[in-house]
Amino acid sequence: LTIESGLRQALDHGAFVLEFQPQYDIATHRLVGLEALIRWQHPEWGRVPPSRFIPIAEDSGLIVLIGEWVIHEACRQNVYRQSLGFEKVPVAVNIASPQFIQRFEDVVERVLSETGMEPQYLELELTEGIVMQGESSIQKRLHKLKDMGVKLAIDDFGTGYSSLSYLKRFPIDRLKIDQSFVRDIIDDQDDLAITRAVISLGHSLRLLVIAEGVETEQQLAFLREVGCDQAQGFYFSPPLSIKALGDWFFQNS
Ligand code: G
Ligand code: G
Ligand code: MN
Ligand code: NA
Repeated sequence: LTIESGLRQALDHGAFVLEFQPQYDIATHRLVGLEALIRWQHPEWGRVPPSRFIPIAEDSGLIVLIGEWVIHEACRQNVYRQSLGFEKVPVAVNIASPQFIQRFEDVVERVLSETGMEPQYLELELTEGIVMQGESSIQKRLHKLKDMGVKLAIDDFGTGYSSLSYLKRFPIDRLKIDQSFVRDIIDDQDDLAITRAVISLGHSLRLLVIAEGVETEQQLAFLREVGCDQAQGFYFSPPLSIKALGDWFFQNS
């Protein structure tokens, strides 16, 4: 209950901020995207990690308002970056299952028009939990989002339900290989096998595949060897504040 009321106050008082983690093309080393990650700075508790408050936001329904703030802020910051002349890349936003309510498409449409963001620069990271529920209506709604021009990704791919048939019917652009498979890719034959299989499956379905949680040069070399398209992780950069992100690009270009 305390975290829940804290979340309400945080929404009212602007206590949330976003950080952005860069994503790279493995072959060309070009920036291909940014993942927006929410941060909460509480006046007394300090920094509260999303793993602590997102589940509570989901249970209380506050995730709908918080999620709306996240999409709006991510679009606003991306438009701002583009206006400063930084390369135009999509910003990816995490969408929790309870946030994917009936009027979600309207929220996305409204935010795009309010921020002036071109739809192809917004990507929605869906969980396998979202795509597995209520098959046909979800299919219709994902196609509606796709028709609006936004990109769709499956986050933490391989950790959720195992039916893969949705990949055929849903207009997905990108699979994100969960970091639990990437972590031991060097030593664990099973993790390497799963990673190879996801890449092969993704490519057969003409999807891009990105590996999450890449921390070392060696992991990156393995991923390059097995044909993974893109990577994200501490090896390249941790999630950065919008200011640090600007400084970082200034120093590395
Ligand atoms: O950035 P960090 O590793 O602390 O994030 C922890 C978890 O919180 C991740 O699973 C991430 O997907 C989730 N998370 C971060 N930001 C958001 C957000 O804006 N919305 C939702 N639904 N989840 C988020
Ligand atoms: O579930 P999701 O993929 O949205 O979560 C992303 C989370 O992973 C964020 O909390 C982010 O801080 C974290 N993260 C990003 N890069 C790395 C990494 O290289 N290693 C680890 N352990 N975590 C990472
Ligand atoms: Mn994510
Ligand atoms: Na993930």
